[in-house]
Parts: sequence; C-alpha cells; structure tokens
Amino acid sequence: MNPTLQSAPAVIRHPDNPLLTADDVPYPCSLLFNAGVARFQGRYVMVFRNDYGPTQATFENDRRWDGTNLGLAFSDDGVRWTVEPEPCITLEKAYELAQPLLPGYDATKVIRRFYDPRLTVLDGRCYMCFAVDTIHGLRGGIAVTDDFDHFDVLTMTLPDNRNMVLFPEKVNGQYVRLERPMPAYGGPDMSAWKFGVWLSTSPDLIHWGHARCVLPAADVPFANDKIGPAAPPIKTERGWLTTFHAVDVDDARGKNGWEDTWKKRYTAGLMLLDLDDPSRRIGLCDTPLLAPQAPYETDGGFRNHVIFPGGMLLEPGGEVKIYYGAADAVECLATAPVDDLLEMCRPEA
Ligand code: BMA
Repeated sequence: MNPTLQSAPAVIRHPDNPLLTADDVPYPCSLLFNAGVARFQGRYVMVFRNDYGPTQATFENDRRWDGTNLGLAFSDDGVRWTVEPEPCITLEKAYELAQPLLPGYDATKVIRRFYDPRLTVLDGRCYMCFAVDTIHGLRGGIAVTDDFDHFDVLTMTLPDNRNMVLFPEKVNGQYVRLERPMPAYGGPDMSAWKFGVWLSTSPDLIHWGHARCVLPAADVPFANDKIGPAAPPIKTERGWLTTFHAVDVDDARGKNGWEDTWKKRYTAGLMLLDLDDPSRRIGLCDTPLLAPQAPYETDGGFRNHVIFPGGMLLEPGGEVKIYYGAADAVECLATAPVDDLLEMCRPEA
C-alpha cells in the first residue's frame, strides 16, 4: 500500500459533496452509491445502487445488506437531484428482465443481486450496463430503456465478467464496450495480469467478440490487486477518454469500514484510447485521477477508502463532470477541465 496516493490537482470535488445520500431517498435505503449518470431527453438522469434492509451479518465476517435495488433520480443542473418515489429496478423486476436470457432456469433461483448501473446514451436511447450476481457466477449485462420504467435486457456475458461500459457511438460500424473478466487460471505471473480492462465489439449489441486486453493491471503503477472499467468513455478530439478503477491492498490494514475484513483501497485512474481503434491505448495517467482523501471517502462508510466513478460527462464548455460512489455509501461529484485531463495522460506509442 502506498500511503501517499493523492488526487490530481486539476480535479475539484464539488463543495456540496456528497450530492446524494440515503437521507435523500423516500423508500428504505442504507447506502446510495456507484451510480450511472447521463444527459437524456433534456435533463440529467441518474440510476444508483441502493443497498437496504437488515444489517445483520449474512455470512461469516461479511456484513452486507440483504437487499439491493436500483433507484432513479433526475436533475436540471447535474448537481441538485430529486429521487423518484420508487426504485426503477427491484430484485423482482430483475428476475422478469433476465428470465428470457435464462432459458431452462427459474430466474428467481438464479439471480441474487442486480447492481452497479452504467448509463450510455446511444442513437437516442439510454442503455444501461449492469452487474448481476448469479448462482453461475458474476455476469455483466446490457439493458435498454426509453423511460426508465420499461427495460429490455439485450445480452448477458459468460460468468465471470462485469464492470461493463458502453461507448456512446459505434466505431467503424461496430458497437464497443469495455469490460473486466475475472479469470481463475493462468500460471505464475497471472496475479499481475488477471484483472484487466478488456474491449470487445458487436454488430448488434447482442453478440460480442473480438476481445482484446486494453489495460492489464500490471500497467497501473498505483494498483497491486485488480482494476476494471469505471464510467463510460467520453469522446474528445484527441481520443476516447475514460476512467478505470484501481485497487491496492494492504494486508496489515485490518478493519476499515463496517465490513470486518475490508483492507482494500479503490482509486480512479484515467486513460486515453485511439478514436478509430479504441483497443489501442494512446495515453495513461501514471498517478490517480482521484484517491480517497475527503472525509466522506475515508471515514464512516460501508467500505472506507473506496472511490468508484460510474458517470463521466463532457459539458459543452469543456468541463468534465465525474460522478463517483464514495466509501460504498454516498454519491459524489468532481469536476475538471477536459484539456487538463488530456494533458494528464502520458502519451504512449
Ligand atoms: C466491487 C463492487 C463495487 C464496490 C467495490 C468496493 O467488487 O462490488 O460495487 O464499490 O467492490 O466495495
């Protein structure tokens, strides 16, 4: 563990942080975090993860909430949000949505948790990547909606894969996504490589392939454990700019949050991908974009020292809004000029 990790000076935390907490939610909510955010139909929309319910230990040394659903909020300025009266996806609704993709299985017996939404507006529709815990392993999926009431699930990955994010337009006629497989085997050097950011493409958003590793964990100086995509990429003149999450572990750390065994730190990183071939990395920031430093990131959360971006928006004036879950408990905002973010990415061949 490197105790000195700092956030980039160009990134400014919003003075109203945390922007949204459990107190803002008109139905049972314990933790509001890891939201996807988009500009859609003239306003800002957020779909957030809500962990709720009894807080008793559900299994040994792992104190989790019994329930997770996805809440919905709208905003006119991206800062002041109003949470809708009901969640937009409950576990019961997730069963119904996933059932067509689980032929031969009863979704109520397969799906355990539906979480970590990421929003991308593409061709006028809002797509939502999500993670789903199943009896077959962790899977990623892509759903589409026009109204945040009716959703269709288009595809779900093989186990074990998640943290999927969709690019906001086709590249060379193909849809593009980033994802993070979780392979179990691979030889002695595997630990440095196994959790990386991968890219795959699709002609129809349903069938995905041509997978390539874009960023192995070994290339990230501030990760010693795993990495994965974070918010969906934004398009800039110099390339696709995108965040990733990076984890470093200190076994000596001990308890650090409500969960007894929590020892990890999650930072946010930044990289630049080629506009015409986004599987080609052309820039990487060697230091974190955001490292846990503010009190709502380091103390009092479920898992302290966690920053997990889920939304990144490029505003017309060049400001980039970065929405992130902090300490697996609250939702926050940081901003930075896009030119500064591009400068931070060390050019790569
Ligand atoms: C990951 C996911 C994220 C979470 C992070 C830190 O495995 O569950 O939703 O923010 O762990 O707990």
